[in-house]
Amino acid sequence: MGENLFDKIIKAHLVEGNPIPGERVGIKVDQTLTQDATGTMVYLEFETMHIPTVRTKLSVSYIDHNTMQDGFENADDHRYLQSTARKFGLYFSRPGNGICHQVQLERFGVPGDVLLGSDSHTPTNGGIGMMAIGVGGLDVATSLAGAPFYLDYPKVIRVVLKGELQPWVTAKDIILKVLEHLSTKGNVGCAIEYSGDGVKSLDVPARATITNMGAETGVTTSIFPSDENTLKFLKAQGREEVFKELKADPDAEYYKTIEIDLKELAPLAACPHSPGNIETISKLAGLKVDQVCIGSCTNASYQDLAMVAKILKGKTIDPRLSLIITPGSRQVLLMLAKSGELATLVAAGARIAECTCNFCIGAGFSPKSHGVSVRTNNRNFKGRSGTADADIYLVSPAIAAVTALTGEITDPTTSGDWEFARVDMPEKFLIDDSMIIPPASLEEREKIEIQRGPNIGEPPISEPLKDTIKGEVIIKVGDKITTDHIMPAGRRLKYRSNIPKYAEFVFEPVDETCPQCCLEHKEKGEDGIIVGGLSYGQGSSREHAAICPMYLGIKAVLAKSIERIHADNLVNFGILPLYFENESDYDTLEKGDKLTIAGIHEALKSNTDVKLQITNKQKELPLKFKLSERQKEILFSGGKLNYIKKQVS
Ligand code: MIC
Ligand code: SF4
Repeated sequence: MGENLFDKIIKAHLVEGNPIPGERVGIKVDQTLTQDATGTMVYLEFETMHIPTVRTKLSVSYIDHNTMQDGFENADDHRYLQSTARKFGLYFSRPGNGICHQVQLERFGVPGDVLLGSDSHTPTNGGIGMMAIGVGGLDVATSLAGAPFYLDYPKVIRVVLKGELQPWVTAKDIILKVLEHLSTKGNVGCAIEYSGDGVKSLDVPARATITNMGAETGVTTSIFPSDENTLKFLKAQGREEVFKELKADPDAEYYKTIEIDLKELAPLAACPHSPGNIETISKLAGLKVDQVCIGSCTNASYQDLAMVAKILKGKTIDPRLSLIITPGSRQVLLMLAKSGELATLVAAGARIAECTCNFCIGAGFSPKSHGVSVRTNNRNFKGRSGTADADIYLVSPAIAAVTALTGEITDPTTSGDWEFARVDMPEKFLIDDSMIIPPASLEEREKIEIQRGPNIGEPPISEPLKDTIKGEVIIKVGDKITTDHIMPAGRRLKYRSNIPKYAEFVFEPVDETCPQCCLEHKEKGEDGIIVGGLSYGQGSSREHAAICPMYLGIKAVLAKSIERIHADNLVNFGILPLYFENESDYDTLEKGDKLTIAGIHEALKSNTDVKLQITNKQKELPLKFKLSERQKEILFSGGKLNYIKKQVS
C-alpha cells in the first residue's frame, strides 16, 4: 500500500506505537518554537527538569505577542526569555523581528522535519512540507528535554486542488472554502494533506496561509508536498541546502477526499463570530466598515502586502475607517521599505504597526463599540478583538484593501473599476538575521544567569488524580467555547507568567464571578467541575486554560466533546476530561448541581464507564473517558511535569 505524506514523515520519526490511524504513537521532534505568551511557562517548566541544554536539532524562542507593554511585566518576560534562550541553547528572535510562524517559515523550516510549537498556528510550516503541530507549552518543554511527542496517528483528509485561481481570489479563499466543507468542529484526530494540479500554482507563502488557518478546523495539522516551489522558496531565502522532495505515493490511502476547483472559487469571508461561518463577499457587499486590519500569521507575507500596496497605490482610504497594516516579519517590512511599497501604504493612509500579533489577539487596535472590523487574520471569536460587541469579518488582503478604499465590504469582481495584480514571489528575499540571537557557546552557557523580574512566577504543580471527585458544577457553558472564553488574552496577556494573578480572569467574558466561586469551593475543600458542550476548548493552544482552572481547584471537565490541544492540556495539568455517554445528559446538569464521581481509579484501570451521581437530583449518569495508558499514568502521577521528571532524570 502506498504512503501519504504523514505516513512518510511519521514513520521516519516513529519511536513508539503502531503507525495505524487512530493509534497513539510517539514521534521524535526535530524543531520547536515558542512565543512569549506561552514561552515563559515553557521555560519555567523546562527549568524544573534540570537539563543543561535542549535536546532538539533546533529550537527558537520568539517574542511577538506581548510587545507594547504598559507596565514592567512584558519587559520582565522578555529578559527572562532572552536569558533562558542563551542559557539552554535556543535561537532567540527579538521583539520586532516578526511573528513566530512567519519567521520560522522564512528562516528555519525544513521539509520533512517535525516541528512542535506552543501555538496553535504552528501548522503554518506545513506550507513548506513540515509536519508542524501546535501543542500546549508543557508538550514543548518535554520535547526540549528529548522526550517523544505522543499523538493519535492522524486520519488523513486529502484536499485535491484543481485548476487555477481567478483574479481577486487568493489562498485565503481556499482555506475559507475548506472551512465551509469541514467546519470548526468534528475533525479531532484528522490531518489535511493538499494535492492536485492546483498545488503548483501556489507559492510557499500562499500554501502557508492555507495550512495556518487549517488550525480553525480542529485538525492536528495540514501539509503541502515539498516540490519545485518549495525549492524556489528555499533558494530565495538562501537555504536551498535543507530542501528535500516530499510527495505522496500515487496509491496512498486517505480517510476521505475533498475536491476544490480553484477556478470556481469566489472571494469569501468568515462572518461573526466563527471562522467556520462562511459567506461570499458578493452577499456581504455594501456592509459599512469601521476598521480594516491587514496582517497576522495568516496573511502578512511580502506578496500579500505588496499586493495591497498595488491596490492602494495613488488612492486614499475611506475617511470613515481606520486601516492598520502589520507586516508578518522584519524581512517583509524591510522589503516593503526598500521597494517603496511601504511609502505607498503610508501615503494611502495606512497606520503601520510593529511586526507582531497585535490586533489579532486583541492587544491593541480594538474596534469601536458595535464596530465592524474587516481583518485578514484567522479568528473572529466574539470579544477576541478586545471589543465585546464588535463584529469581525475575516477576508483576504485583496478584499481588505478594496474595502479600505470604499468604506464598505466590496466585491471587486462585480463592482468598480479595479485592477488586480497577483504578486510573484521574489527571486531573492532580503536576508538579515541580525535580530535573531544564536545560542551561546557551551562554555558561555554555564555562566549565564537567568533574569527574573517580579512578573516571573513558578510553574504550578498539579495533584495526583483523586479516586473520588466531589463538588459542584462551577460553570455550565454551551457549544464551541474557545480558550479565549476560558482564559482571555488581549489586555490580560501580561499576566501569563503569573498564574495566581492570571487566574483572576478565568471565564471573564462568560461569568466574571467564576474565579471567586471556585476559590470559595476550594477553601471549603470541595472540588470544582466545569460542564461544556460540543468542541469545548477550541482555538488556541494556551495551556493557561488548564493551568489557571487547576489553580482554582477545578478537577474535572465534563463535555460533549473537547478539542485536541485542550484535552491534552487538561491531562498535562491533572484535570480529568470526561465525556457524556449520551449527549442529551448535558441538559440534565445545571450550575450549582452537587456532583460525586467515585471509583475513578478502578474505572480508568479497567476501562469501564465512570458513574456521575447528581446528589441534589438523585440521578446517576454514565460518563466515558478517552485516555491513552500513558495519559492515565500522567494523571496518576499528578500531571505531566511530575511524570516526565521520572522519565528524563
Ligand atoms: C492565538 O492566536 O490565540 C494565540 C494567542 O496565538 C494562541 C497562543 C496563546 O494563547 O498564547 C494560539 O493560537 O495558540
Ligand atoms: Fe499571533 Fe494571531 Fe497568529 Fe495567534 S493567530 S500567532 S495571535 S498572529
